[in-house]
Amino acid sequence: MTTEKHRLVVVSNRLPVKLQRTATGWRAERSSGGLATAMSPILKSNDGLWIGWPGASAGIDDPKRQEILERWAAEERRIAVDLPPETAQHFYEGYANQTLWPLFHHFPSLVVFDPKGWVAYETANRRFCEVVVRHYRPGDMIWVHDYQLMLLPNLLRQALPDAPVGFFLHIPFPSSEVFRILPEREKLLEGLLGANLLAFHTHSHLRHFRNSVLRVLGRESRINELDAGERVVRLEAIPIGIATGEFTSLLATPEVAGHMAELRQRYAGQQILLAVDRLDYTKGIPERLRTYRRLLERAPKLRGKVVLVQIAVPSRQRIGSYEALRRQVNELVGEINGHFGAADWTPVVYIRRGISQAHLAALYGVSDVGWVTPLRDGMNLVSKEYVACKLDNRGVLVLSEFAGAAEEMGEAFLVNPYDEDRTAATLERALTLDAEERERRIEALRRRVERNNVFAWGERFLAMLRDAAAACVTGASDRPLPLDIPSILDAYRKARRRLLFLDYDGTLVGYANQPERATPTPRLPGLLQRLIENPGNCVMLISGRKRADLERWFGDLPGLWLAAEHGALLRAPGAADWQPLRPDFSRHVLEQVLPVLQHFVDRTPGSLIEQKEYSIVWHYRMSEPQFADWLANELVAMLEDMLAETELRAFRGQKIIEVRPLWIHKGGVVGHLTQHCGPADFQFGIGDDRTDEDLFKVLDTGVWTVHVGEGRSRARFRLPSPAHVLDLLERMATAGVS
Ligand code: GDG
Repeated sequence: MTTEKHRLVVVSNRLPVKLQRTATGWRAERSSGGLATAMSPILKSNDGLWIGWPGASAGIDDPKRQEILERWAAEERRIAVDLPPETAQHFYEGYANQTLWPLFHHFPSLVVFDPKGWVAYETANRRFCEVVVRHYRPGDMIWVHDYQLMLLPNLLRQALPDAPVGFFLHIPFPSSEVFRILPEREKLLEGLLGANLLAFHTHSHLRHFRNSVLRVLGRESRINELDAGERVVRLEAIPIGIATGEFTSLLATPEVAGHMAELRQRYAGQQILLAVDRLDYTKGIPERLRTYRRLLERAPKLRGKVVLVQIAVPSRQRIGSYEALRRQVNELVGEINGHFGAADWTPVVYIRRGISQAHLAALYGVSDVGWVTPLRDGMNLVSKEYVACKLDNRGVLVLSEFAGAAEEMGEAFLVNPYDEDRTAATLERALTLDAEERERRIEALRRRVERNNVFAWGERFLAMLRDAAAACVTGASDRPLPLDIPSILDAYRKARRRLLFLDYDGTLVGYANQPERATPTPRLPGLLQRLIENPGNCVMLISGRKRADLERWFGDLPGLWLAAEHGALLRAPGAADWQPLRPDFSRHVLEQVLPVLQHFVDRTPGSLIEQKEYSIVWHYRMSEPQFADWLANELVAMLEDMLAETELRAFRGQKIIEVRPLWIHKGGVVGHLTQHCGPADFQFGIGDDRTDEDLFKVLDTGVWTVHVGEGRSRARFRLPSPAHVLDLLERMATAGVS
């Protein structure tokens, strides 16, 4: 029953086996690789299914092929998604590998924009969806992999509204500046947002994604979640690991020991630099070769004493840019070997084909330097495999700072692969590093790679998916319930001491186009006065407004606590002066943001700047909504970067962006009031916008927190409008005096 409940459905573009036509029939070829290794045990223990494309579509109607696929489904629980050859080509070679791949790796000049590619991408994603839906059983968890299937989460959400769907992106998510080049940018983001959990290798990929969602869709997110209508999408960075045992167990075999001995003999007297890549322009192979040339130029003593073994597995060979790369690499290898080589020394040993896992492990084992310098890479497993094979701690990892792996492999020598001079200098250092430092670095790396292995990664992802899906079901917690007026009045009456926190704009009065027009209705001051007169009540008006506004409107209600600028300034009942929360704050830092906001006012007719003591606000309620919303997204994204190192942050309100210090928030006043008024048996906080969420957060869960208006909030209850709020306060004022 439990396995039924948590059956796992893995969906990836490729199945872990490829079916190929041969002269005599069909051949199934297993793919090694981390994903297949990781998923197999996880699938077994979760009684799971793997859904994916079985590879080339030639001979798709051959009954023999169908027979094999049916057997896979029945015996191996592998379900093939067949794609017509033309769709497969435009989807896989086209949109996935010639549009998304180069763009996501920051190579916009290599991006091909072909409408046929997009149509095929949509068709293929729909086809995957149909197959998943056909095999889905309630209770299953669906785990979708990678950039080929970015529309699938939302397609699944439409077809299976309650299914837990997780998505993992194996390649980097690009900067929003690059992402927004894509004509289909909105559709791809909407596609992803169908998931309950979206995970990336690193925090910087996650940050780029959040930025893109903000800039392209105008949706804000928190550090690890994003509201998508009625659902919450959980966002995580979960770096993939490797199955270290796969390699270390090989190292112990006589076959690999034999290969290692042979390699040591062949390269006796030479230090081995090892590079292993798919032959892909993201992997920085020409840059590496040029760097190697520089190394031999600047350190002639190394000639004859080092060898670069470059394995380059052919990949995507029908795509022009890959063919161009192949030629470029051939030329460079020829040039270096021709220029520096000698009868008894070949500087570059270039192997342009895949080698067996046993040979690979042996090379990892014997090489002195692992040279892993992609120009951009989601993670890069080779760096981890190299480290895992260094059981004797004799090896140095030189790693590109543009690989996701760099974020967790601090003991490697991190280099910028475009900077060929400095990389060459680093290699020289790596080759002459003293044994103690070498061991210290590689051992720390190896232990981390062993610990954060691929199984830990899989478990983490699934635990988070379970969590995210459960939170979605119980997501009622962010949807306030309608306030039951008799119950709150009853609690109010019974209480002996009450604390009331009241927001102003949007709560006690509606919004006006210009902030100065949102003046209190004639009824309001009298109503507040009656609440204050009750000796059991402590009432605080807490607003984002300046102190002058509050003083003008409510200054002659002596029993009222006033908190201006979200609590940065407090005026106690009867006090003549306002107390600042932090007297040492200097506005100087705010002044620096002013020109940026002014620039936005220039670009946005109808918008204006309001300057307060502790903040600057850009108001755009009167501007053309679509344009102003778009610029507001731009502004927030820009300020996020600009202010990251300062105490200031940009906050969104109702048609405003406010820049103010991080430490000012409405929750800060709760302690103050409790201290002055003593413990209360009735606490009431009411407000309508994001700034009030800080108040709700600080108030205890058992108290009466009320959100005014529709939408999500952490308040427990809601009221529809300011008119309802005034009615409630009226009834409180007339409720029995305690
Ligand atoms: C994508 C992301 C992310 C290579 N040559 C041979 C061989 N390999 C194996 C390696 C390694 C794998 O291929 C390559 O993995 P990478 O991570 O380096 O790169 P991508 O293929 O681009 O993978 C990447 C990864 O997904 C996982 O999320 O890290 O950033 O681009 O396992 O060992 N294996 C054998 N012979 C070879 O000649 N047997």
